[in-house]
Amino acid sequence: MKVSVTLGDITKFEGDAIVNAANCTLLGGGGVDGAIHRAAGPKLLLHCMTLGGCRTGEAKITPGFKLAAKYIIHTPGPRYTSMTPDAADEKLRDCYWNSLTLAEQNECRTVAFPSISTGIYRFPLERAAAIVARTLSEYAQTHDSGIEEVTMVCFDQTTYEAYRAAFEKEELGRPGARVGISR
Ligand code: AR6
Repeated sequence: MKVSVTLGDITKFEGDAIVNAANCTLLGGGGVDGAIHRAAGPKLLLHCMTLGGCRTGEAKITPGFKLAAKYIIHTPGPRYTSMTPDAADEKLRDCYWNSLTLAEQNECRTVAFPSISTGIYRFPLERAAAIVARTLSEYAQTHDSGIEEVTMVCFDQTTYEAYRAAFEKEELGRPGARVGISR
């Protein structure tokens, strides 16, 4: 499994699945969730209305509708201030883990994530990036999945730098690691 960090708009991702930093209603919102609903078109909301919401840290999949990506995986991240920091860490890990599991079950080879919870939900950026680096590494070590590449699509330079630094610190690209960093 390769990981990469890019700057850009996740709605433009051309691959099998993008992940949406949703809320528990799955009925849209601001931030990346709003952008994804606008780009995918109104059929996405109609489909989401049939899903019965989603718990924090869990994930549900829909078609990508008007997006280039085949699927959208919706996962509500933790609101950092509404639980203990340890509980928030665990929920954030669950978001990535459960989204990757769902991607794998749907035979996705390329998956893009936004920086879940670090916007409106106020999860501290460096702390989130370290959790993501650890989770991707653990996932790759315990799964021989068909997922070939995971892309973190960052919307601003500060977010981009934080994920680059965290991935290097976790030595995701070291020789022999199950996770390589694409440059
Ligand atoms: N592409 C990639 N990243 C983006 C994009 C985009 N088009 N737009 C924003 N981001 P946020 P959260 C970045 O607030 O913190 C919604 O209302 C953004 O700069 O979208 O998980 C939901 O419905 C930030 O780095 O998600 C929930 O109620 C990151 O995406 C709530 O917000 C996440 O920011 C979820 O809050």
